[in-house]
Amino acid sequence: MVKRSFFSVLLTLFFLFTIVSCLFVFQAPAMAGTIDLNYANFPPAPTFPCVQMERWKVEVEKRTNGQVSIKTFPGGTLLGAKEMMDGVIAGQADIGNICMAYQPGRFIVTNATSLPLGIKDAKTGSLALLKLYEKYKPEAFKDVVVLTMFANAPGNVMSKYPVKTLDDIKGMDLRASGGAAQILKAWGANPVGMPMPATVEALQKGTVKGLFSSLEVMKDNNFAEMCKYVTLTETGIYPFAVIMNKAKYASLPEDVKKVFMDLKEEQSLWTGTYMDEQIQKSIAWSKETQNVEFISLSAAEKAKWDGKLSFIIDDWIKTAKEKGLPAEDIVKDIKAFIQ
Ligand code: 3IO
Repeated sequence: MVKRSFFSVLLTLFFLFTIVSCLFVFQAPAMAGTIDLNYANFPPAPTFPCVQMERWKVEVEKRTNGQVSIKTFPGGTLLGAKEMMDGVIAGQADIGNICMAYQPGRFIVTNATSLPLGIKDAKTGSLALLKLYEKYKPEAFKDVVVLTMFANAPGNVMSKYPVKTLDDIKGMDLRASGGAAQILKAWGANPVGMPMPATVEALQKGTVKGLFSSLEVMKDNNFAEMCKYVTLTETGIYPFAVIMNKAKYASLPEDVKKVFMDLKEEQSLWTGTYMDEQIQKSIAWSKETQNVEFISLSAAEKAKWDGKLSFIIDDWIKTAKEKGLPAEDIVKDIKAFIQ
């Protein structure tokens, strides 16, 4: 009797030891390696920059087996559109999404993609932008690590009043930033610069009569409620970058860095493809449920509109050259990348 209970105690201890060891073995990697990262974004959650952010978060958490955990902050809750770049450099957020058009003078090389060069969709624009960045590694990004880049689809005029001719657009207050604003100005409109999130209120108050951007915002931002007319111009993209604090990136284990870098081009392609699909859905929804009129310019009118834009590229080359940049090569490369 005494002997038997001695053995059962030993056996119990042995089992307990085994179970506890197992717990440690299985938990140790996760416990030792949990890396928490904050990711700031400026527009509201349903918009494409935030949808791509959530996709990236899911992929990173999956591919690092939960070693990395990403906390996302849409809607400017951590950093707003214009404080994003410096906020990430300063470490207020580990990761952030910037729209380069909001600081045109700061991102000269990558903003060349917003010139009217004939980019046909977001997928083409996104990959060309990333290739351009990889080739030139512009100074503007020396204090951050680029995790991906992407672009929206070519711009169209969304307005409260129909725009069918250059006379119609003359002097019209339309919201646009960076390269897109240059295009609007060349057509004779009055571009009003502001980040996308401010546009909702500007349209409601009537400060602007419309905007110039990609058409997914008709649905995602519900602009179709206020802008009942779309003029199909199909030119000018807005380039975006997802950037990470340099010191924070350097502190990551090599296998995590590899996951991030392996995702760079894939994420660009994913986002461009997603955007192009959203555009089609938004157009159908605007026509079918919102009674939006889509205006195509006649061939003769289109030639007039295009003719107004030719000087923009020459002007950009001249200015960029003065800043010591290989401007002609940059334009030539973009044209090659979008073929
Ligand atoms: C954009 C920015 C934030 C949310 C949705 C968006 N769709 C297109 C853009 C491009 C842009 O930044 C702009 O200002 O038109």
